[in-house]
Parts: sequence; C-alpha cells; structure tokens
Amino acid sequence: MNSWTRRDLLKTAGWAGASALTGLSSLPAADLSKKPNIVFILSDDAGIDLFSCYGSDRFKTPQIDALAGEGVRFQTCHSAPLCGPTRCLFLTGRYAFRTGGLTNQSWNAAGGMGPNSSQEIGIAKLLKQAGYATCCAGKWRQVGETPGDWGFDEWITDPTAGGWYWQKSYTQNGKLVELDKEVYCPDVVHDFAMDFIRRHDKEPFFLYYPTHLVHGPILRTPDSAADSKDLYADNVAYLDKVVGKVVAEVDRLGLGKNTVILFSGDNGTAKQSGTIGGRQVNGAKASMWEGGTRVPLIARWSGNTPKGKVIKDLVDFSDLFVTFGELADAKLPEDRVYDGRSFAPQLLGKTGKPREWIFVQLGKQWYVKEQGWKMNQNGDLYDMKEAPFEERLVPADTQNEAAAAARKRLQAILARLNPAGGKTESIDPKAAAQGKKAKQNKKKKL
Ligand SMILES: [Ca+2]
Repeated sequence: MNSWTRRDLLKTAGWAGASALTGLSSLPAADLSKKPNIVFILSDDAGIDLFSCYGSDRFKTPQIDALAGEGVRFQTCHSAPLCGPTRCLFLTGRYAFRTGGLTNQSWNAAGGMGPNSSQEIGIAKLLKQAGYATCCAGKWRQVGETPGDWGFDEWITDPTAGGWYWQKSYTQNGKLVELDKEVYCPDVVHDFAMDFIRRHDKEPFFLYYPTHLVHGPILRTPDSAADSKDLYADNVAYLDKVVGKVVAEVDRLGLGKNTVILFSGDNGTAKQSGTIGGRQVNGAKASMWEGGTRVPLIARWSGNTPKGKVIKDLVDFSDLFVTFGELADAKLPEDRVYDGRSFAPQLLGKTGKPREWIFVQLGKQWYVKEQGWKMNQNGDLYDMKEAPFEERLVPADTQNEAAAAARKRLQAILARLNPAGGKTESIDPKAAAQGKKAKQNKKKKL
C-alpha cells in the first residue's frame, strides 16, 4: 500500500490506549488487503555481541546489518534470559508471574505450571482473528502443546528435545516426517517458511520464524569448510545468510512495502558473551545481567521505517504482542492485563510512547530497569550508566540524590507489579514429588 496513506492513518488513529499498561490502540478499520504482513525471525542464544551492527568485535553479519540499514535498530531490547520464558512472553504478551511461563521447566510433563493454549490467547490466534494466515517455522521447544494448538495454521518443528540440525525427521503440521538420510533442518524450515509466504502473498500473513541457529550443539553448516576451525562462526554466518534469504524472497515477491520484517533473539549469547568495542558484555544466557537479556531488535518496513535509524527506547518482549496486534488492527482481549507497549509508531519514524521501564523475570528472580538504573527482587539497586558492560551496585546508604530518587521510583514500580503475588512456581510441587516417586519405583524394578 501507499506508505503515506498508512502514515496518515496512523497519524489520525489517536493511539488511545486499550488498557493503562499497553498503549495499544486500533487503527481505523482498514481493507484487509492493506494490513501489513509480519515476518518475525527469532534467533536462538544470540545476544547483541554477535552482530556487527551492534558493534561485535568478532563477527561480521552483513545481511543483518543491511536489514538494520534499511530499517530501524533498537539499542535496548530485553528478552528473558532463557528460551522458554521468552517464547511464552512473546506468545502471550504477558509477564511470567501472570502466566506461569517462568522457566524452561514450566512445561515439563511432570507438573509443569506453564500456561496452555486454553488459558492464554496466543499471538497467532489474535492475528488470525484479524484476518491473517499464520505459520510457525522452527523451534517450539520449552512451550507446551503444539504451534497448532496455539493457533498457527501451518507449522514445522522438531520432535526431539535435542539439537535439531542434521536430522532424519521433523514434524510438519502434526505429522512426523521420516527420511532416509540426514538433512540440514534449518534449510527444511526455510523452504517451508518461504513456501508459506509464496502461497499467501495476496493476503495478510504472519510468519513466526524461530530459527534453531545458533543454539548448541554447534555443528557444521552446509557452508562450513571441511577443515573449518570455527564452527560457531559458521553458525553465526549461516544465521546471517538465512536472514538475507528471507529479505530477498520478500522483496522478490514485491512485498517489501507491505511486510514488516523483524529480527531478534530469545536470550543472550550462550556460555560467554563477546566484546563490543573491546569491552566485555556483562553476563551471558541464563543470567540476570545485561548479557543474559540484551538482544538485537531490528525492523524493516520498506517505505515506512526510517533508514538506518538507531532507537534508544527501552523495549521488552511483552511489547511484540501489542505491536503486532496494532499493526494488524487486531482487537485486544479486554479480560486480562497485557504488559506490552506498542512500538508500531517508532517503526514509522514517530516518537510513540516509549516505555519508562522494562521488566525481566526468570523463575523467582526479576528486575525492573530504567535507562539509567535497575532494581532486582532483593531491592538491590544498580547504576546502569555503563551497561551493558558494567552494572554497579549502589550502596544501600548512598547519599546520591539521583540514586535515592531512582530507588524510590523502582520500588514503587515493583510494588505495583507485585511479581511475588503472582505465579511463582514452575513445577507443581505435588506433581513433581509424585513424578520423582514414580521414577524411583521404576529404578527399583529395574
Ligand atoms: Ca535460547
């Protein structure tokens, strides 16, 4: 569609919030054909330190850099520190203490307390109601049931709990597909995803593309040299290539102006984060430090997003749900709290209503963070001026006025959110005990 028309639509929409927390509003009712397609590529275990547009010292990611050059790049996007909680946050738009999507164990068969698709309204269902064809292509592990249960029309994923690269099987639309020889599953997923967008190029579509790259095990890629000394770099390069291929196919189909392509990561880099400008990013995957949750967020909507703009606004993963909802002109359910703030205006070069703080949770640990300060579940206050490299604990008896004021503000936010008053158990203790007993009995019999 004509980008100026859409800008005008957004300008006149008013952006009246559907709830005090979300800032989501509806665009004026529009012709379905004018709704933008949404392609969301979610990489795995990839913090900002892996990407050259974020200043990585080690890797070059030309395709992802090009996407950022043609669109906008958010400097301060936070996921949860692990796969499962981040994916739940994205799928539901609600913080973990509301849904129970607290840890990777929240969906274990033995008493996991994570949400199911009848309790929460998944993003695919929301967009489907708004007229979208929906597809999930890639990793689904650590969230219960199947993508189909959560509202995806078409889906392909892995049937195993292990890594999913060179395999002889996968699950496509609920059916196990078994092959005679190993295939490189990221390529199978890519072909499935591109076939989906080609078949739906005349209607609004939502492609959720959670690639397994670059989660371990780190294996050779089809592009790895026989004597490759750095398979990890090969995996980062393959991820970059995949992103470039998605963008190229969207453009080849002539859909660039009507497709928002987003790229992000589900948590920080595994084991150890890298350096940016010679400085070590603090923490890594699974930690509550910056390196656990600072992930890339890049968005391109050709003709609409300003080219190469770097946005410093805080974003957390609950924001994706309401942003996609806004782009799709979807009606947000009114019977529950949504925690996100739409960044759709920022995609159009507008100021929008940036968040003043973000919230991150993993199990019984959490923190709230402003641009300059952060407070965790114990009330520890950190000066974040040097983030993501340093997080300085502020002494409890500090006389610094700015720190004292920040302490008060962050305490008030946490008191209002009250995570401790929500869901706090990932596993039902009773079911877990029963599961343990059953396991012991089985062992005895053996
Ligand atoms: Ca992950």
